[in-house]
Amino acid sequence: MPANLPPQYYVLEREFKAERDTAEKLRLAKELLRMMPKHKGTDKLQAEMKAKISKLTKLLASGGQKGGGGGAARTEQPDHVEREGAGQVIIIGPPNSGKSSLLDCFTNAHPIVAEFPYSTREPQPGMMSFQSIQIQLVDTPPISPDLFETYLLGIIRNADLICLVAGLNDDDFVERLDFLVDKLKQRRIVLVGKEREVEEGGLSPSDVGVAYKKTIIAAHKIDDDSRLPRMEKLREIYPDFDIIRSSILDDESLENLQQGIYQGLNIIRVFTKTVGHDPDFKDPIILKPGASVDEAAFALHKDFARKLKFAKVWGEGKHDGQRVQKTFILNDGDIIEFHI
Ligand SMILES: Nc1nc2c(ncn2[C@@H]2O[C@H](COP(=O)(O)OP(=O)(O)OP(=O)(O)O)[C@@H](O)[C@H]2O)c(=O)[nH]1
Ligand SMILES: [Mg+2]
Repeated sequence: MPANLPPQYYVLEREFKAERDTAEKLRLAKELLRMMPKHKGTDKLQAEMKAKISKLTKLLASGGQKGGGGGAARTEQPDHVEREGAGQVIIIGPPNSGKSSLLDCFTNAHPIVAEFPYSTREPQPGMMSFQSIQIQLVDTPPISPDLFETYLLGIIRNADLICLVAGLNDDDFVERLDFLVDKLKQRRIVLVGKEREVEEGGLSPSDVGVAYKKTIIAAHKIDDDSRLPRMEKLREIYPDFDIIRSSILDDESLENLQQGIYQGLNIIRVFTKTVGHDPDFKDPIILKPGASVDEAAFALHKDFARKLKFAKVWGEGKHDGQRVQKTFILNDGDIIEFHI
């Protein structure tokens, strides 16, 4: 029986064969297995791919020697950063653009900040407090023609939001950003300004395996207005992106960037209260816009959602303590009292 593999399979297979990074090779192998039609004609192919996956998994666990025999052994592949808080934001950018400085300003982490480029060698997370929530920021090594840590691909794919830091003090900032954006595109990660909605009928074949990652751009190191023309240039080149002016010397700009990150995450906060008590403003439920009372209850516990009879809601555009049903749509900042 013929295997009848989709054309996209062969494209991906070529990339799989050429890939030298163990973690990325493993991811591609899993993707290939997923793409394989499951019938008698692909039984042998499936078994072979499963064997490759198993081999690559073992290789990765044992230190992830780079494939092809040419690369140096890596003792650890930091290709995953444990998610914490209301959202995970990966800070990426060209060398020396100010990524670590932003992590340093926004969190209690103490990254290496240096005048010279390539000072960050591995991903470093930190938690940023913003309006009653904690957002996880992850600083990363730079991406440039001289350095591209392929494990970043997994980290970027996994992110809720990308914050791309453009150092506008650098005369070559356009070329450096273009390089980074193209490099990721070659590896099937497309940075986008707006969350991409899948059109009716699902993904097109060329979309298979492509990650569209919502991104905001920090137009960084704008310490004074003299660099504003560079920011305008950035706007011309990346018209669909939210571009936020920032400088570590300007607190207001840093607050704007925090706000931009929060908005970029596209989440809402819903505060809970119990009958007869004040609302808990410390630990809101984090939901996607358009979420219902039922989904808020489910986020607390699935049994809770099952037992829920109705809720009372306080917030903009509502009567205080308005009684609502499970399907009621919540807004950012609403207070909810569940009745079971
Ligand atoms: N003038 C100015 N300098 C800044 C600003 N932000 C960072 N810097 C300086 O830029 C240099 C590089 O900052 P880092 O935060 O280490 O840059 P990075 O992007 O993490 O660099 P790599 O990890 O090497 O890629 C340091 O000397 C910082 O003090 C800013 O807003 N204005
Ligand atoms: Mg750094």
